Amino acid sequence: MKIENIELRRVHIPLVRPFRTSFGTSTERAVTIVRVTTADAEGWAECAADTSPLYSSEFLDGSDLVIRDHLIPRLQALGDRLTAERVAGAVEPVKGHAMSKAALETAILDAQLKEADISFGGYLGAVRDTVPAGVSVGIMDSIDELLEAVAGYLEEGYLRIKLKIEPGWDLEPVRAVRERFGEELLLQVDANTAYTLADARHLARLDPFDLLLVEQPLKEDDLLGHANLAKRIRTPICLDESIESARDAATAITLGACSIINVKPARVGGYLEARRIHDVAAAHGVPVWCGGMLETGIGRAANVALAGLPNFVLPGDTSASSRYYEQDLTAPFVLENGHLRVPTGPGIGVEVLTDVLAGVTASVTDIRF
Ligand code: OSB
Ligand code: MG
Repeated sequence: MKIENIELRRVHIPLVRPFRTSFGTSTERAVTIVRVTTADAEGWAECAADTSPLYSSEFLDGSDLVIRDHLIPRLQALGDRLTAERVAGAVEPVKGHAMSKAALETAILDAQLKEADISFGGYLGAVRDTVPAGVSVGIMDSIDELLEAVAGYLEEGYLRIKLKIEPGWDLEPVRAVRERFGEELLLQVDANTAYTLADARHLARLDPFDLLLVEQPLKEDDLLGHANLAKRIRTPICLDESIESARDAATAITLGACSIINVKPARVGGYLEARRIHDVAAAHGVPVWCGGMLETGIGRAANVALAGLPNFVLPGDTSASSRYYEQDLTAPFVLENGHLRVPTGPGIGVEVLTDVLAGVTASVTDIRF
C-alpha cells in the first residue's frame, strides 16, 4: 500500500457534561485525528491519549511528537511493503506509546479496508449486527445528582451502568443506585487504580450489591495484588489499565488477577492486538467487553465493530454519541433498544463530517509520506 500523506489534526470538542474519574475531570475531549491518504482511499482514526498523562503515561502533545518523529519514519522505511498488518512490527522497537501506535495502525487499516471494500467488522470477525450499550457514569457532587443521571441513561435505554468510584465515593453511590433501580440492573464499578490491597476489606463491602465486576481497583502493575484481592472479595475483578497486550492478558488470567477483561484497542496498540486479547481470553473462558476513551464517532465506529466479536459477551462502554457530544464528527451513533448498530460500509463504515471537523480544529500538521 502506498501512502501519500498523513495529516495530524488537533481538535477540541466540548463534552455534554463534565466527566470525573478517580484521576481527574474532563470538560472537553482534546484529540488528535489522523487522516491517511492513499491514491484510492482515505483512512481515519483518532488518538485516545488525553492532554495529561493521568490514565496512562501517554499524553496528546507527546503522542503527536512520537507519531511524527519516531513512528512514521519507521513506516516510511517499509516502502511499498507497508500494510496495516506490518505496522505493529515496524514500530515495535519504540517502547510503549500504545495509543499513538493504535491511531496510526487504525488509520492505515481503515484506508486499506476501504481500498479492498471490506468493513472493520468483516475484517475483525464480528458476528453481530448490533452490540449492547452500557454507559460509564462519572463521579458526581451528590447522590441525588447521580441518581438523576442514571435515571436519564436508563430511560434512554442503556443496558448496563458503570459507576466511577474512588475512596469516599464507592459504597454509598452503589447502594443508592442498587436501592433505587433494583437488583435486575446490570451494575459495575471502575476505580481506575484508586485503591490498594490494604482496602481489601473495604472493597469486600461491595459484595452484597451483586456487581457484574469491579474494574481496575489497584495499580496497573500490581497483578499479584489483584490476584490476592480476588481471593478476598466476591465481586469479579476486571482489568483495564493493567492489560496492554495479549501476553499481559495471558499472564493476568493465569495468575488469577482477573476473570474479565476490558478491551480497549487504544490501550493495547490497536485492533489487531485487541483481537488477540479477545482470542486469548476466549481460549481461557474469560469474557471480555469493549471499553472506551470518550471516542468521537471515528473511534467509536471501529470499537463497535470490535464489540461484535463472539467473546464480547458483556455490554461495553460503547455509548451513543449524545452521551458525549452535542455534535459528533460523524453522523451520530444512536441507541436502538439499547444497542448500537455495527457499521457495514467499507473500513470504519462512517463518513467524517469534514465541515464539523474544520470547525473544531486547533492545528493541522501535514506529513508528506
Ligand atoms: O477507565 O474506562 C476507563 C474514559 C476515559 C479514560 C478511562 C476510562 C473512561 C471511561 C469512559 O470509563 C468510557 C467511554 O465511555 O468511552
Ligand atoms: Mg476503566
